[in-house]
Amino acid sequence: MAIKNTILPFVFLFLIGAYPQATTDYDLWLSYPEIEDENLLEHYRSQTSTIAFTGTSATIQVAKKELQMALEKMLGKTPVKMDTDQSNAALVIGTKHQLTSALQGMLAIDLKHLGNEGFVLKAVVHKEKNVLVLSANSDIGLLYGVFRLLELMGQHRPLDQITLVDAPKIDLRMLNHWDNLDRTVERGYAGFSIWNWQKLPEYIDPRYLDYARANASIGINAISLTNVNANALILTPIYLEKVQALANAFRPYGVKIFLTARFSAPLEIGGLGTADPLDQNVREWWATKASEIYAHIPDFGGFLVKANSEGQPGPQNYGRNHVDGANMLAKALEPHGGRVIWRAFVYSEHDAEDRAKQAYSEFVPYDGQFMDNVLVQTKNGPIDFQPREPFHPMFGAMPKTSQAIEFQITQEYLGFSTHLVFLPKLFEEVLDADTYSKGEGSTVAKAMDGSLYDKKVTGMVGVANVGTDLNWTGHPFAQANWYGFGRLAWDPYLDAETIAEEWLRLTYSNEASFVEPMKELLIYSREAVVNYMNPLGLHHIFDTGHHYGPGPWVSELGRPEWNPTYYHNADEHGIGFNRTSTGSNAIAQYAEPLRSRWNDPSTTPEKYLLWFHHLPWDYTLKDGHTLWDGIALKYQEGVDQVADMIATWEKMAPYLAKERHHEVAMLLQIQLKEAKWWRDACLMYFQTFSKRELPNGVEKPIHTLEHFKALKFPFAPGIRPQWD
Ligand code: GCW
Repeated sequence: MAIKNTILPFVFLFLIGAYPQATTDYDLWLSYPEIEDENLLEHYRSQTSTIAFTGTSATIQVAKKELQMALEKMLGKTPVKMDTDQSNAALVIGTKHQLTSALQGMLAIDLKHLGNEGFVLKAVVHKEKNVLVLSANSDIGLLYGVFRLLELMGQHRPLDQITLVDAPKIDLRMLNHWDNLDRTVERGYAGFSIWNWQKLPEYIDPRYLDYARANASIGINAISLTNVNANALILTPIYLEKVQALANAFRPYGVKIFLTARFSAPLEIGGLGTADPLDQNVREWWATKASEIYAHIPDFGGFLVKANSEGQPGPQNYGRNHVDGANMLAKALEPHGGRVIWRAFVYSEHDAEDRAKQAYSEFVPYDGQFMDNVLVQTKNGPIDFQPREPFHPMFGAMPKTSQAIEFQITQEYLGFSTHLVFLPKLFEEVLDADTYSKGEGSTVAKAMDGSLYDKKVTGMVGVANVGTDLNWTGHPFAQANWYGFGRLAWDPYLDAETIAEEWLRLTYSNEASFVEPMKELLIYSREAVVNYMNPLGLHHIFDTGHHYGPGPWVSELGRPEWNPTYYHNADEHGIGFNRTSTGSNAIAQYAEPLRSRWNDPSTTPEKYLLWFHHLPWDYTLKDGHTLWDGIALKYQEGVDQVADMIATWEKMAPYLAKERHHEVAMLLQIQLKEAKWWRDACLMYFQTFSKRELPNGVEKPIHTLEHFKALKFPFAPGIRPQWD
């Protein structure tokens, strides 16, 4: 008996208490674990001992519910009560006009600069008492403020001295879903589409609300529901009533809905004989369609369009141009306040021009011709979401056009959802890049947020990485990319380290011995993937179609620019794409001094070397290595970095529930295997041209090149399983 009594609690502790409390990956960064530090607990309890929260709108109800739930979980308080009596409250929450005149006075200057979506969170002394005030000019500003307050608490930050005045720097902070109506997701690696069209409109999956909460918590205020490779059916009444139900569900969270508009919809669902944007019937059809949509969804965001790109129909099918197409739709939406987001991801098999140049060549001459409610959406780099690209030359080059920058959060070219890659590091690199379009300091971030040129509307877009997987994003760490995208869309000047720390603290643990090494890991994880996939400016050497793994040898595809050989140009003389003045002259699309700098390999940053230059195998790199040795050593470095990630992760076991730790450990092993695959396959293939030995320090491959070439992937996401 005595023995039992001593062992049982121990066993119980071991089972329940030995690991941190159970939060699940589904909770994202919003799990609000209980705070154990007594001092902090005391501080937060007194700061929230009495809460005055004014307002009754749907948005305010959502904010109240979140605050209540989070405080109960973090502070162990039940129930959290709120009223509207500001005279005696420790925490006062209300929009400007709901504050007492004394508090209003104290916050007046801050409130002036907040716009419609910003908030101020300030510790003040009122009637000799410390009061924490959260205010905004609108209910949505308050919701954002509540989330930020909870995030600060979740990161164990003190509140007693706080003055946080924050407003988004970008108007449209948007996710693009590439979800098909059959619920498959183009380039989706996290299961199927979360939109259950069959059960809508009656059934509102609770997941929709959690999705909207997550977006609101990081300031995302718009989503397009469907793939840019569009299906016109989404614009028919049977789908519109479903879209309306989603819009209603998302409205309290400040998330607006956009739809992808298939340019040929008038033919496919409208019974017209043409989709020519200058045809009167076509124009009327779209105007009527817009009115119909707005009757369902009064705050509908507008249309997102991929036209005359990769087989999608567009105005060029009728001898018209992008301006004709975009403005025709913009005209239809204008009376309702809607917008057209027109993608600039265009390249043509009929154009022998370097693919990296085509979008700029086609769009820049149209600067100033698009209507005010059109945004031109341009991918971060001139090719296609590669692990690393120089910034797209269209940024800073269209001063009279509203532009949105498009990042890919889903990891099409970054190891799908099996590789741990922290993308805010990539996003930051692009946003910080200097375009020099208005002299030094003309960063992409400034070109995007309207501070460089006055823009009617600004936008930052991420291709979503969420799906039906229990953890939303396939890889638990891919949640950090969703989180980080939202944070950067709100403030493109945030740095990746800050974002990494926030996310780690909110998602896993506040322990410094967890946060510090893991922050370092997140930051170098991006360089690791560049190293083991596409070092020194190599790009687009992925295997055909599915882009799973390396395929530098692929050369037989119909369109030249679909073949990796087009991009690396390896031959016995060397490797790389000559985009200088002696080659495709793509560098001419960049402003000086970049143009001259990148025209010369010795002044080109080595991370872009083979993007801009075709160089001999014995070209000498800055560290003295030959190009061949340098490439090989970079591939090896990438593999070593993944091994380091595994070693770090092993040490993190005490901070996480066992299953959560194990899940990532398994994925890291796949990442290591695939990093080696990349290294060996690419090096053996390039070796057939370089005819050189691998340098010391690079592991010898254990398979032959033929082995790698013969691999088949019927299971690769996004393709129909078949053997050939
Ligand atoms: O990266 C490519 C993808 C396509 C995608 C296209 C685009 C939606 O391979 O799957 O199609 O870009 O951005 O339009």
